[in-house]
Amino acid sequence: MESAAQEVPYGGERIATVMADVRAGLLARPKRLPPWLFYDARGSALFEEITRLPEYYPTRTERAILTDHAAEMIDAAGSPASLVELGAGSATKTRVIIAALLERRPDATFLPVDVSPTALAGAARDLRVRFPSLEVTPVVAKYPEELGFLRAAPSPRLVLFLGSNIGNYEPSEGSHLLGALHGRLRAGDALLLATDLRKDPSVLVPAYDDAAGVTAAFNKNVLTRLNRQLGARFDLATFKHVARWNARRSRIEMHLESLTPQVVPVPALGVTVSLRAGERIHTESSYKYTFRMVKRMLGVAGFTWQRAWTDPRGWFALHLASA
Ligand code: AVI
Repeated sequence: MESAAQEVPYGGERIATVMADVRAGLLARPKRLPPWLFYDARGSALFEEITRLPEYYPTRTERAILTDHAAEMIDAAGSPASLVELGAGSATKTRVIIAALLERRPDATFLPVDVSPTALAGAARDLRVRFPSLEVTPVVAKYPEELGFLRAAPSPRLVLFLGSNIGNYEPSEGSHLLGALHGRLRAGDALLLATDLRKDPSVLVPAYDDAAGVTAAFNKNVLTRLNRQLGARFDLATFKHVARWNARRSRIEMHLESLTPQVVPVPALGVTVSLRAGERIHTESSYKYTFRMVKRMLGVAGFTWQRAWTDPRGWFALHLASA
């Protein structure tokens, strides 16, 4: 089973960061909260539950593509000397790629990168037992700010950015991240980027608004976090989970909609937040890409799209791009 830590794009934040981002978001028009706030302990457990929901296809689809094509991916990437995984967490889904690489390069190095030292320590322990010949070098770092460690990764390198985590970045932030990454790579290096693909809203919306209400609990949990960390007094019963497809921006949006006019104190910030009935707080965007969008995004960052692997329904893709 995959851990939530492997899936999430953010984490390891300090209270000052929480306060600054919540203040900016709740005072903005329209109101918003950054998606990294979802991933406290309960939010991470709820996300793990989401990945097993019948409606939430991305995780199991990605896993199937990796299982079916890992060897081809490694060959197409030129059997790299090192594998770098951004947001590796427990690196569970990476095992299949590591196994394929070791068949070709028994001396390969794996650098799992994450903001969580605990998740990395667990991943390193597990991988050293499973793959005794693998050199594992865990890296605690934030990206794009702290990519300097790449200098020490043996070339050629293959960087993995899995889980369709890129989809939770605004396009400008995503381009910035990929551009910063490209700036640290050399000719011969490559990137394997996972993206969820644009599809019918009848598939997309239930994936973010499941019948069992797990995604609704995941979304509302952000208010529980603000109550706990900032002494806020959000009453969860007065908010509704909303998942909507924004076709113009090619993204699923999650919002929390106030069911009533209300004023919510947030003592740690010294503010009260007023909400009208029907007013929404935008908590997450999950971009759904066409191949054209992916090629453009990679091209702007300096990468050259090489090829992609997808599932039979064409719902999810892993793209290989050269640096
Ligand atoms: C982590 N990320 C890729 C998930 C997604 O699908 O955008 C987060 C998520 N939000 C609601 N369900 C899953």
